[in-house]
Amino acid sequence: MIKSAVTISLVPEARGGPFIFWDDLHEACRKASHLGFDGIEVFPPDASSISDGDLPRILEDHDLRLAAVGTGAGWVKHKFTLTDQDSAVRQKARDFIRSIIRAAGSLQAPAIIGSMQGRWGGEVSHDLATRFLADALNELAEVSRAYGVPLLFEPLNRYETNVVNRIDDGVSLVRQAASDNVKLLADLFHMNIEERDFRLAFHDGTGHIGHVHFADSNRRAVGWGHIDPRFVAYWLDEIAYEGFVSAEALPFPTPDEAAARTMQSFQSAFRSRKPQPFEGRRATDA
Ligand SMILES: [Mn+2]
Repeated sequence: MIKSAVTISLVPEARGGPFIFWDDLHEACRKASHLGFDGIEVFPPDASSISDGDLPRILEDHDLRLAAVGTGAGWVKHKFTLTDQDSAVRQKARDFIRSIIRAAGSLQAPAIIGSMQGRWGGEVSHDLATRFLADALNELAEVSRAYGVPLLFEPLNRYETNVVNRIDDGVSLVRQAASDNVKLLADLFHMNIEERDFRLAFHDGTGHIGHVHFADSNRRAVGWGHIDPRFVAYWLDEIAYEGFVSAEALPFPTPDEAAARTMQSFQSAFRSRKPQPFEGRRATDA
């Protein structure tokens, strides 16, 4: 069964970013649990804020799972990426991600590579950037495997990267990486910008999608843009997706209201009888 999660950022430099809860892990977990979320997704400044703190106890106290952990602080705080033209920077990016994989893996959660994919340009061609990425994914996915979790890779929209923008590009990258332990993260906000058709994109990702970012067309909580979550539930059901849908949305107008709206949308789409919006319509009709 598809599970719900909500994001918590612990990175002050990410202020203004699409995270529902901020700063206080304990208070965020209390609220997430109260609203009925199954898990949380954490955006930490470093691995030690996952591994050294009270997180395991807080999760247990509130009966929450750790859905995933972001690695984007490596970019936001240190400007590391896996496609930098400087091999020393690429190595630091791998080291940063590896440390998060280990901390998250100890709590049975996968790590996410999103903004750490960087951008190609200058001395680095698109092909070379893709090779850098595939090579890094291949190595890091094996670190993840030791914890029994996949490594999650997220296509981003064109304003955030020029390397992997769409689900089908992501599938190609996963194939190039040759590890069977890399899964894709399908983010509805990015997909709304880049994909020709949601349903076709999900079909392209069949068997490869390991996590979903649940946000509306304008990056607000689902229900406050023009994506209909009942369709999303239907499409994910079609490809037998069974992971988390995790609210990576702006804390607008307030974190509490964004969290509550997300849960209301999740319940109506994923916990009610499913509509049949495309009865008789084939994916190829789009
Ligand atoms: Mn995302």
